[in-house]
Order: sequence, then C-alpha cells, then structure tokens
Amino acid sequence: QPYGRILLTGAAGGLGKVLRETLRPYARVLRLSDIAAMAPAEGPHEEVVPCDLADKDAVDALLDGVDAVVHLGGISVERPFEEVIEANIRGTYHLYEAARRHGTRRVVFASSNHVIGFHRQGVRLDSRSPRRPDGYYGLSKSFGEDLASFYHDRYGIETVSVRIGSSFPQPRNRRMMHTWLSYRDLTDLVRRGLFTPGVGHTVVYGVSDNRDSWWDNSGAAILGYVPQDSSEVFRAEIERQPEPPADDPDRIYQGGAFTAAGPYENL
Ligand code: NAI
Ligand code: 15L
Repeated sequence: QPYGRILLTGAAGGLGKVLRETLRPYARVLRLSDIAAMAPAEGPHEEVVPCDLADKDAVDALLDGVDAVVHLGGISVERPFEEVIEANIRGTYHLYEAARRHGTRRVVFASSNHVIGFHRQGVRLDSRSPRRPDGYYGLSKSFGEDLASFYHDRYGIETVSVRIGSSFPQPRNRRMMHTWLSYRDLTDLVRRGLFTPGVGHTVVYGVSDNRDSWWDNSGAAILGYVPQDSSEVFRAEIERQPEPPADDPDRIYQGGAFTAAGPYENL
C-alpha cells in the first residue's frame, strides 16, 4: 500500500535524483525539496518545494500533509562546523520537530559511514559498535541518529538510519570496493525502511554484498534486506589504480580521506 505523500529532501543531489525516479511507485505524491535548483514537477505525482533546512518555519510548512520522509538533504562531505551545523544539525532538528507537529510517523535518515570513520579498516563492526566520528560531518550524522532515537522514545516517530557507505554508479577507488552501495540496493533499503512495521529506531549499514565488507549488517535483518549487487564486478578495473601508500588514510581508516580533513582555522 503506497503512502499518500512522501517528502524527499536533498532531491537535487546525487542520490535525490536517483530516488526521485525509483521511489515513484511508493507514494501517490512525492514532495521534492532542496535548497538547490530542481527539475520542475513532471506531473501530478510530484510537488517541487524549495526549502532551506536551516529555516525552521519553512521546514514546518514543508511537512504539512507528509506521511513519511526520506531525509537526504544537507552537507554531504566534510566541511567546517559552522556550515555543518546549519543544514545537518539545526536542519535535522527542524525536520523532526515539524514531523512531530504534523503527525508524520516514519523517517528514513541518510546517515553515513563517517559516524564510524575512525575505526581502522579490517575491523568488523555492527550497528552497536562504538561510534568514532571522523569529522564535523560525521558528528552531525551521529547527532541525527541520536535525534531519531530521541524522537522515537519520546514521540513514537519511527526511523531507519541508514549508514550509507559509498553510493555512486560504481566504486571510485580501492576503499569503495568495501563500502560501495549500488543504486538498486539503496532503493530497496529505503523502500524497506519506509514500509517495514515496528522498526522503532533501527540503525543499518547501507552497503551492497561486497567481498571483504567491514560491516556485519545483521541489524538489517528486521528489514529483510538482502543486497543484490556486489563491487566485485568492478575489481579488475579498480585494481588497475595504483595502491595508495601505506600511510594514506584511505588505506588505514574506514572513513578514508575524511579523517584527514581540517583543521579549519581563521575562517
Ligand atoms: P549531495 O550533496 O549530492 O545531496 C545533498 C543535497 O542536500 C544537495 O542537493 C544540497 O543542495 C542539499 N542541501 C544542502 N544544504 C541544504 C540546506 N540547507 N537546505 C536544503 N537542502 C540542502 O549528496 P548525496 O550523495 O546525494 O547524498 C545524499 C545524502 O546521503 C546526504 O545526506 C549524505 O550525507 C548521505 N550520504 C551519501 C553517501 C553517498 O555515497 N552518496 C554516503 C553517505 C551518506
Ligand atoms: C559520504 O558520507 C559522502 O556523502 C559521500 O560523498 C562519500 O564520500 C561517502 O561518504 C564515502 O565515504 O565514500
């Protein structure tokens, strides 16, 4: 049974453009929102509503009539705290407050592997492993997961927080052989996050069936998620790239180069 209206934040972004197409069957109306320009609505099944997540009143209006949210909007790479706090920390708070006020019951939150990014590569983690954020961006996603937990305990809003690995058409480097999430598996995971009953607040890894994964995704069993794709088909191509030197963070930490960004001073 599709939802009446699903809100997709970050609709102008890389994953937003993908899910704009692939989530179509799951709602009578998809409300598409971003601070950046979006393609116009393609028909009555789409609404295009520009909004800055940092604007509390605008986000409140955005949630009017929304049954479920796929929350992708925000800063998606490591940036100075002053930037991250607006879209990701205030913005995600605004979203949950508006969801509470408007009776929205379900959120799928695009968290990130950067909440655990300072764990070393090869260490096997599950969804209960201690978080080790690798920057302000990872910290903001960690906050988002805690916000989801709080809004479930306090107000009963259910969330699936998906710690997305690397979701691109194909892996870009050796690290992403471990972290890659295909668009097909992403869509399946988001769909399950929207429709599986009784998830409370569930944290899962957004990763395909890659060889040598660092993540035990048994926490995703509640969703019945069984990834269909694997980075293996790209191995020969990716392994033509030179191996990074042994001291390159892309070879040491699960979060790769994000662990080495900053410091940000004299802004
Ligand atoms: P993206 O950067 O292409 O899309 C994010 C969108 O959020 C952009 O279109 C941007 O304009 C919008 N945005 C930024 N600030 C905003 C604000 N103040 N108000 C409203 N909208 C704002 O990122 P991508 O790759 O599509 O990722 C989507 C989500 O998934 C992000 O939350 C990202 O952190 C998360 N994610 C993505 C991964 C990936 O591999 N693509 C990996 C891990 C997490
Ligand atoms: C992320 O969180 C970013 O949004 C994405 O652009 C990639 O860098 C990804 O993590 C990754 O770790 O590969």
